[in-house]
Amino acid sequence: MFDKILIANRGEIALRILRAAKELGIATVAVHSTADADAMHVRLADESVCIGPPSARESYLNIPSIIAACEITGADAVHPGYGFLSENARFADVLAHHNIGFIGPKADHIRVMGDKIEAKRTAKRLGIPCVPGSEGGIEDADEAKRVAAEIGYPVLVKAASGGGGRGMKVARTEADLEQAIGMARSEAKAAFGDDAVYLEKYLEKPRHIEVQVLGDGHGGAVHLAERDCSLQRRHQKVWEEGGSPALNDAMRAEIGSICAKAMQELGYLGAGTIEFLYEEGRFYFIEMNTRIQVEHPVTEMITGIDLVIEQIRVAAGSALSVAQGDIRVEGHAIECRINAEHPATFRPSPGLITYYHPPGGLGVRVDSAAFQGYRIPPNYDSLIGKLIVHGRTRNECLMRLRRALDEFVVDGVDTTLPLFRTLVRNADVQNGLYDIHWLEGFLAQGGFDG
Ligand code: MV4
Repeated sequence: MFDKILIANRGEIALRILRAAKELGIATVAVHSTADADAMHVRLADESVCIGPPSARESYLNIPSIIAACEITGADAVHPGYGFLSENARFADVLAHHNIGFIGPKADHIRVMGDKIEAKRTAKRLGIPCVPGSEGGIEDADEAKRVAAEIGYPVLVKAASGGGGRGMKVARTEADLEQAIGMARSEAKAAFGDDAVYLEKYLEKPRHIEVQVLGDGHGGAVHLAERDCSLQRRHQKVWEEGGSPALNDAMRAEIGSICAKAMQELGYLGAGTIEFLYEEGRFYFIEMNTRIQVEHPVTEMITGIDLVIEQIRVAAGSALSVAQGDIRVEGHAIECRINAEHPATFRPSPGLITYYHPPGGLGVRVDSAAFQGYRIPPNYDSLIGKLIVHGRTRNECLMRLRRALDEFVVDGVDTTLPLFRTLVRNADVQNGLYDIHWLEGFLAQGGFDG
């Protein structure tokens, strides 16, 4: 097992990783930018190292500074959290070169899943159901027209390096296709420096359902059911829950076992998420994330398994502490992302938290690095914390969530709490009747006015 872990992240996920390390009796090193000198993750770690100025590029993304912090403190492994360097294959390679453990997947698997064309090719080979589309990338408009004629319109042009919805264009007829390809290519070139694109059948009203997996790197792998992340705005998830209101136990077991088998064959190491679009009873692979995700507590609450502890165990070469037969879904969990943003305009609202009172009680969990007197810096994402609520049934979970949201006080900055108080009382949300476009439609119709 590792003796000392360096946490190459900040905010609530840095605390989450600290807690796992402490439970395992592993010493911790925090790194921080000058903007985060007073942050909670710095206070709670055994040691801390300042790695640069506020800009993430010069601090949390600064590989030489992070390697230096490992050498200075004698850390023997790095946990990257989510975002920042978590899906940077070169970072994993550099750590290996310095004989420092990376608490994450094998570099080659990060690389494959970072290229959406390669990821889809791999998924297909492993027996994961995919969206009908081009075999690999498309070279020119003629090839695209042939593929589109085969799968039928509407089609979606996607960037191989895509992320956050960038480099994605719908073509509803053949007349739209050439322009859609041109726009997707130039957007992708500008954003990622790579203009490779591929083609898929466009699914009009899917849900976004993702399967959590864990692998030991030697062909042992399990799935931990799914999360439904359909409630999102501009590719930012807002509300995540598990299990999906759209699935029953048999469907869950079927897609889960397809994913676990695929990860066994791949020899996947660590935590991962296989993302699907789900429409009319069918799953379609879109991407795989090779990191711990923001919404991982949903899975922890319904399975009782500590995903970060499992990540650390397998990265150190230990076995997973659970077999598939030990994993059962108990009850239901919902996570709300509490952001320092205006609840109607979503404009970021950094600044001083003048009063902070998180909710408590049975089935209520708050993952946050905020406290009264904390000043949220303007340099990073606006996540203040996550409220995760568990209940024996979805209904019990909703009752508890309503109560916990009413108890939660954050003063001094705008937050998304008022939006959640509206959503938890909405009939469509209560009935689980939503797709990936529902929230944007609700907001456009003035469903929430702040
Ligand atoms: C799609 C799709 C419809 N059909 N693919 C958006 C970002 C990228 N991760 C995949 N995305 C989508 N791919 C096909 N073939 C619709 C989306 C999509 C979406 C997916 C998940 C969550 C939110 C979304 C919002 C808009 C579009």
